[in-house]
Amino acid sequence: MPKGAELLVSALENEGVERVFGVPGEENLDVLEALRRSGRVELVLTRHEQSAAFMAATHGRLTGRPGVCLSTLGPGALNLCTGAAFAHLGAMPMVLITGQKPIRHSRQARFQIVDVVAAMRPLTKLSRQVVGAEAIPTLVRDAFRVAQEERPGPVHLELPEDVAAEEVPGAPLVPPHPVELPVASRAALDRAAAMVRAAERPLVMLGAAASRPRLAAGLAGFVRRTGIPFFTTQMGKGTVPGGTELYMGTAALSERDHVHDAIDRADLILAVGHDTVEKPPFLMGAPGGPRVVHVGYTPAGVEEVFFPHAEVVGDVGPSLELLADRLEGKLPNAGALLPLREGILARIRERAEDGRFPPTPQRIVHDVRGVIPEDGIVALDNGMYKIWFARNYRTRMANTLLLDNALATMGAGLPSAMMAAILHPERRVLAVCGDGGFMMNSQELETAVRLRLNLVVLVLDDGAYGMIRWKQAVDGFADFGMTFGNPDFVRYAEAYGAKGHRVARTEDLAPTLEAAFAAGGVHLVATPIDYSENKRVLVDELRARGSSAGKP
Ligand SMILES: Cc1ncc(C[n+]2csc(CCOP(=O)(O)OP(=O)(O)O)c2C)c(N)n1
Ligand SMILES: [Mg+2]
Repeated sequence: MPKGAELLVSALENEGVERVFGVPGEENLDVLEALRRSGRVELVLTRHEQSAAFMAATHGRLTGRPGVCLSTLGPGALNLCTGAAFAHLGAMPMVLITGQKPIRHSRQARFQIVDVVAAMRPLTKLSRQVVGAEAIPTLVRDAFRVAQEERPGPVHLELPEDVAAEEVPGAPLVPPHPVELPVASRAALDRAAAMVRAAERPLVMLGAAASRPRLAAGLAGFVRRTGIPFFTTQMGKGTVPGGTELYMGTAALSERDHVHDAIDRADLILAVGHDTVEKPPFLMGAPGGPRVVHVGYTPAGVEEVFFPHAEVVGDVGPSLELLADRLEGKLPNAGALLPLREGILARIRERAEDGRFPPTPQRIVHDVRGVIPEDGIVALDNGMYKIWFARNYRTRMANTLLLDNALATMGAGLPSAMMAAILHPERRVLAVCGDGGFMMNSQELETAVRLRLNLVVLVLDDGAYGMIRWKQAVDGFADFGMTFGNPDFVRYAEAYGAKGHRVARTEDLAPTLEAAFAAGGVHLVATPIDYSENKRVLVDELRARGSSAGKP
C-alpha cells in the first residue's frame, strides 16, 4: 500500500512538477524516499530555505505554474516565510510543503514545534495541515488551483511525519484541466472605450500583472492596434515586445521624474494590470488629475493614491482585444503625448557613457544592456541600483528584467537568477546585487556551481547599505550606521568553485561581463560604483524641476 509521502509525490507528478527546492529535515524523510523512487521529480538542495522559496516563486513568476519548495518543521519552515511573503506580494504561484512532528502521538514533547500553519496564514493565500493520507491527492490539486488562479500566490501544506508514513489503500489523483477566465462584460468595455475615445491626451500604463506569462501577445496587440503611448511600472517593464516606439519610460519614482512630464499631462490613463503592492507609479488625487481606467484580472483596490474611475475586469488579454475592437481607428488623439517621448528618453540616457571611475549607475546599466541580448534575463536584488535599472534599462521582451517592487526584499536576486538559468539554459542570465543583498544569500553560489549553471553575478561594491544611506542623507540625517567591510569577492567566488573578477577600470566592465558569459559557468564580477549620482540626479535635478514639473 502506498504511503502518504508517495501519494504526495504522485500528486506533484500529476501537476507536471519537475523540481522541488529545499532543505529536508527528519520529518521529510518519507517524502525524500518517495522523491528518490519517483525519479521524475528532481530534488534541488539549497543552502538556505529562503533561497529555495525565492527559486520556487520565480519558477511561478516565469512559467505561470507553481514552483514547489520543501522544508522541515519549525526552523526550516520559518526560513521559508520571507519567500512566502515575496510570492504573496509579488503574485507568484508557489506551493510550500513543510514537515511536522507526528500529530497523533509524539515522543518528542514540544521539541521544535511552532504553529507553522498559523505563521504562514498571513503570508499565503491558503495554509493548511494534511491530517490524513487519503486526502493528499485532493489537497494537492486544490493547492495548485488556488496558487495558480488570479491573483496568483503561495499556498502552504503542512505534512506531519505520521501522515507522510501512513499506508493507505490509495486514493485517485485529480487530473488538472485548463480553465478559461471570464472576459470583461460588454457594459464595462463600452464604458471604458467611450472614456478613452473622449480623451485628448491618453496614456497606457502597464503594471505588475501585465507581466503574467499568458498575457504577452494580447498586450502587444492592444498597444499596436490603438497606438496609444505607454509607460510602465517597475514590475510592468518589458511587457510589450515590439511596440517600443510607443514606450515613454518607467515610473520608478512616484513623482517628479522625467516620465511624469507625460503622466502629469495625461487626461486619461488606462492602467493595465496595476497592482497596488507596487510603490505608486504616480499619485492620484491632485486636482485636475487624469481619469483612470483599471484593466485587471481582479477589481482595483481603493487606496489613498489609487482609486480608478472605471474598471474592465476579466481575462486581460482577450478583454484588451475586445477593447481594441472598439478603439482601433477611432482615436485621433492617440499620439497626443508622443512628442514628449524623445525629450524624456534623452534625459534618461544622460551620462550613460560617462567614463569616470568608479562607474556611475547609468554607465553600469548601459554596459549591462550592451552584453545582454534581447532575450537575456537580468534579475535584481534590492538596493539603490534598482531605481537606476528601472528607469534606464530598456526591455524588449516580457520578464527579462526581474525585479521585486512588492516585498522589495534583499537576498532574492541570486536565487531568482538561478531559477531563470535553470529554466532557460540557452539564454544569458545576470544577477545584479548590492554588496549588502548579495551577502544575504551568497552561500547559494555553491548551489549554482553544483548545478553547473551558466550565470554571472554582478556585485556592486559600495561597502554600504547604499539605498538607506542615500535616504538618510536626503532626509537630512547624519551619515551613521550604514557601512561595513566586504570579503575579497574574487577569492570568495573562488572558494565556492566559481570564477571571480574585479573591475579596476570603467572600460573593463563590459569586456569582463562579456568574457564571463562567453566562458560559461558561474562568475562573480565585482565593481565599485559611484553613488554620488543618486543625490545629483534623483534629488537635486528632479527637485529643481519642482513638484509641478510637466504640468500643462
Ligand atoms: C531583507 C531586507 N532587509 C532590509 C531591507 C531594507 N533595505 C532596502 S535597500 C537596503 C540596502 C541595500 O544595500 P545593498 O544591497 O548593498 O545595495 P546598495 O543600495 O548599497 O546598492 C536595505 C538595508 C530590505 N529591503 N530587505
Ligand atoms: Mg551596497
